[in-house]
Amino acid sequence: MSEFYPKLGKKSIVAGLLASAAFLVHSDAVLAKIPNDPYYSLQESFYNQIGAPQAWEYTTGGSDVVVAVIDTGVDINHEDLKNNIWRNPKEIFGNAIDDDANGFIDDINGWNFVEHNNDVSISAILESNDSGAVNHGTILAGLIGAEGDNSALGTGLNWSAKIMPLRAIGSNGDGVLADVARAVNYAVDNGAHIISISFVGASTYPELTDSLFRAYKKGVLVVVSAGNSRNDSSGNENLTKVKQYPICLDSDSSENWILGVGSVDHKDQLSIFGDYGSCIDISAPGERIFSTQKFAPQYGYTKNFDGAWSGTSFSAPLVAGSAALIKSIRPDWSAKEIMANLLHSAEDVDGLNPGFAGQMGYGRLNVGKAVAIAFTSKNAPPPPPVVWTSKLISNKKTNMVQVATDGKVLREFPLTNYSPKFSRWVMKDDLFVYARFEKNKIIVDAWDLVGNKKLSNFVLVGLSSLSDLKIENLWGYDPNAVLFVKKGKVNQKIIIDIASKSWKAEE
Ligand SMILES: [Ca+2]
Ligand SMILES: [Ca+2]
Ligand SMILES: [Ca+2]
Ligand SMILES: [Ca+2]
Repeated sequence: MSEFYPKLGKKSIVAGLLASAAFLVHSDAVLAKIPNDPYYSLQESFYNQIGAPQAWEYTTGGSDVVVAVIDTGVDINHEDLKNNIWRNPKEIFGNAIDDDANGFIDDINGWNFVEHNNDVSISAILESNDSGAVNHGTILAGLIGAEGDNSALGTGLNWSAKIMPLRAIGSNGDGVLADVARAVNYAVDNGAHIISISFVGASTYPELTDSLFRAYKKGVLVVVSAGNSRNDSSGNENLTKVKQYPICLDSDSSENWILGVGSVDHKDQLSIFGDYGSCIDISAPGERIFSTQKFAPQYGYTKNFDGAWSGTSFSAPLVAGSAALIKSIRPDWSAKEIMANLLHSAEDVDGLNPGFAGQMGYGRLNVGKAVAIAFTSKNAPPPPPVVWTSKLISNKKTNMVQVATDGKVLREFPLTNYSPKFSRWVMKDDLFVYARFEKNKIIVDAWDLVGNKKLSNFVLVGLSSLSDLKIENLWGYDPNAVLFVKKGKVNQKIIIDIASKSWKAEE
């Protein structure tokens, strides 16, 4: 290793990463046949909850999809993982030469950024190590891509994915953000399609922000877990109020470029330990999780498959593994499309979570639906171009916009308190948005083109005039209304996220 790794100050230490390790509970095994892996029955409950068997009807994945697991390392010799570990095709093992000139010598399966070597498997286990941390990366890897239907142990979501283990967290559960940033860059530069990250910390680090945003820009989906602070005294559980990283790195961005994952129980209710708030994009099961574990009997690690594990740590790989199934159907989809697919197919669980409506992202992961949509979209002919026309219809009492296609009137949208000077409307894709300036406030209504009301008298207070209105895909992936308004003398761009009924100002 010729690269220099700076020692960073305490500020950049990711503290308390693996809170999940504290929740280990044991459960009795029950045998099952579908898929034929003997311990699938222990996983059936959470896989059923997210519709995995329905997804597997379409695809059980493929080895073209590479998922980087940035964590404590992965047991690459594990019975149920060894066939699904990424292999650097251009690197020759053991010749002490960096054959592919990627800056890493003999990196045949990934890299260990903690000890600066090519051992991604945690070969040296000390007595002082945290057993939860030692197991952690192997558990995550197993949920993403343990070999399925091989009559051994359990299965991952993508039965034949390629796992790229990158060790950036030490065996005590702490890591240095600079190492994480380097691991992200390694993943992107060496062909990963998806990156799974299951840790949080209070501080951020510019290098990490840059590396993660670069991943997204290159089409690599970054899946990140929320923390487990709801049942502790840290006060960190509401991510809208207390930002945690890296999950909240995109919270001030106009683009949603990190897929933030929270945890639900088997009833789709927010886990008692699960963080919530605006940084969560989607929720996935994070309780009673069974998966592959580090197998090293000489060090006392005698169970190569076990549980039940709980923690948001395990919700994120279920989303990353789902993304790996989607990617195998739609290799042409980049991070943005995969994310949109996962979010749009999520099950709304607001009704089951009084007090947390809108705080758990778009809802609970439904990979069955996501994969069905990805599959259908691939085989469907491109939709014919639709030309919409809109016309203002006014009489003394009412104003409305009539929407037509091919001369056929489809729908009429009422324009409450319309005034030519202070009202604007716009239509795009499947959305009609109407905004008006009235009594010192701007009021917005929105409908989909079927006529369902998406926003009703949504008020943007304190904005002095309305200058323009557009719909753009800017924030999140549902159509967003973009209003150009004046606050005092300053022009502002207001982005309304229709799905979450929230808004924010830009410039
Ligand atoms: Ca190399
Ligand atoms: Ca070599
Ligand atoms: Ca298996
Ligand atoms: Ca996000």
